Amino acid sequence: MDLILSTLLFCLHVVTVTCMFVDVVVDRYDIPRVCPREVQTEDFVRYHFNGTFFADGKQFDSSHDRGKAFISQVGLGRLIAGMDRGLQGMCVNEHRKITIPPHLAYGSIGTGGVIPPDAVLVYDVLLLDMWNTEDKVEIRTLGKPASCNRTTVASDFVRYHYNGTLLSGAAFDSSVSRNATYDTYLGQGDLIKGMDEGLLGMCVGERRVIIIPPFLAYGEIGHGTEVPPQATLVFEVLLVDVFNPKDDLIVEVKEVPEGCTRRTLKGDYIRYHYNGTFQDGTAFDSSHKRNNTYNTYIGMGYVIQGMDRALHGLCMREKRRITIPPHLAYGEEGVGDLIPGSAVLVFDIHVIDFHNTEDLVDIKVTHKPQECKVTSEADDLIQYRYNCSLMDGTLLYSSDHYDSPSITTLGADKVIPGLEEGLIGMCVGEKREVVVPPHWGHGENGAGGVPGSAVLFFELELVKLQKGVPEGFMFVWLGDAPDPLFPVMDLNGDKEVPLEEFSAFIFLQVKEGKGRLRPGVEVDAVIEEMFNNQDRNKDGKIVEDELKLQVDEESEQVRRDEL
Ligand SMILES: [Ca+2]
Ligand SMILES: [Ca+2]
Repeated sequence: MDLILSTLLFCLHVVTVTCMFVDVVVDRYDIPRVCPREVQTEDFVRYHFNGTFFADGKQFDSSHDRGKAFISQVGLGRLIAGMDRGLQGMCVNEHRKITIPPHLAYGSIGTGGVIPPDAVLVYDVLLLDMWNTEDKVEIRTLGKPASCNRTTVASDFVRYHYNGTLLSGAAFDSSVSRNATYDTYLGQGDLIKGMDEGLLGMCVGERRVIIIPPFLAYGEIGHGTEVPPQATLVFEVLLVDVFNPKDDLIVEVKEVPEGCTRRTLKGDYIRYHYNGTFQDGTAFDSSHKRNNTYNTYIGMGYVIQGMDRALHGLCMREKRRITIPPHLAYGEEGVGDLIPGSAVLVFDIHVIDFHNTEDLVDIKVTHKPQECKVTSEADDLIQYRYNCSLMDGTLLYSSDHYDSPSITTLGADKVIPGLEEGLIGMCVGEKREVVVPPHWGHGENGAGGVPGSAVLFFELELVKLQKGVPEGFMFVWLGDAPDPLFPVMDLNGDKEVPLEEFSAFIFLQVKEGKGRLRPGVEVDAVIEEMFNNQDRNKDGKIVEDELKLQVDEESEQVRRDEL
């Protein structure tokens, strides 16, 4: 080129205006660093130019002045021969100076009074766009998520972000700057053809550059003030969301605990944790963050339709991923700033527990001693070991946290009814696992560390069992009481029974298995109180008449109402 240029200058120096040049002279004085494509014959081009005469530098034409880039096709004689040649190999955004001798321009005749005969023309050209009728939509994938369950197909509804630029890099539109995705159906002609095509086969989270030739974009008309006629469009696209109106729920079971015997049914009350995200992974809500389970009835329309269905057939502690299309979630409206319209929601749920108000206490015997004749019942004083957990395994309480196992009297309303139920009918050494629904436990409000409506899981072991006496009694006969009682009680037959004799009598009954004292109490004090009760006149001894009075009043059992 340098050689040609010096030839030209030399020639000019010698002959000035009428010198005949051999060829077009091209000065590529500004070439962009990246040039993916160069102009070839048959390419269409859109460019700006200033045309000046070489001789005096005067301007004869300018696309800038017209306010409109020039559009033509290269190499087919639609341009003056010098331009057909001079534009070859040009890059978009390149500036060139193309100097054209008259025999490759308007020759010795010139044109229309604008170009005089034998004029050497200088075109300063900035190439804005190029395309070819053979061009197709070009897709360059910039990034793809590792996992991709589905890719877009025609009739899908997609939500995506885009930055739209012309081939020159000039931005014409951006969803990002509007801070709202572009939402549309694919393959229904709602989009320009090239976009309808370029968005196919895409994963959520995938980023693409889609380059669309003008005839698959806005063509000869252009679009608004931003997209000129015959503009190639470059979209950088990020797919945010996709679903199809025909989509149903997708339920993926991630984890099912072993030994799941009961699964959720309509009408159950369920407590679960969830993380809610959009398909691109953006979180929108989480029960974990609130540190509270989400609680609801199943199948009663209290939650979005998709979730209501997805909550059926779950086990406690099960983990599922549930993907809900918008028509089964918040629809085209969305929810305020939280959920955009037409959003697909992905919930990772972890079931903590569920119950039905008809549920009973579920008792599973995990160990039964071979010798098991005596079992626990109401009024018995028992010692037991326990662990109390939530159904997800969170340990709430344990007797191991204390020095000795727990002690309670069954039937005395000392523990929650479900635990009471679980402790009945056990023999010493027996172990059980007991599931207690909330209406047998701490109810809707919970208590202490127990959340409201929580199902509780107990591991129980009966350590010690002392048969009891009914509520309100300190001593009971195990068979028929002696009748008459007084002669039997008066061990030495002197017609009166002092405390020592009374005490000896009671102990004798217990020893011989004829009677039972209330377990877990201070025996001597109890006997003394029993004695005082019988000793009506408080003279330190019971006589036959005093006892008769008592027997008439209270049947054969010795009653201690105040205890
Ligand atoms: Ca006596
Ligand atoms: Ca007396």
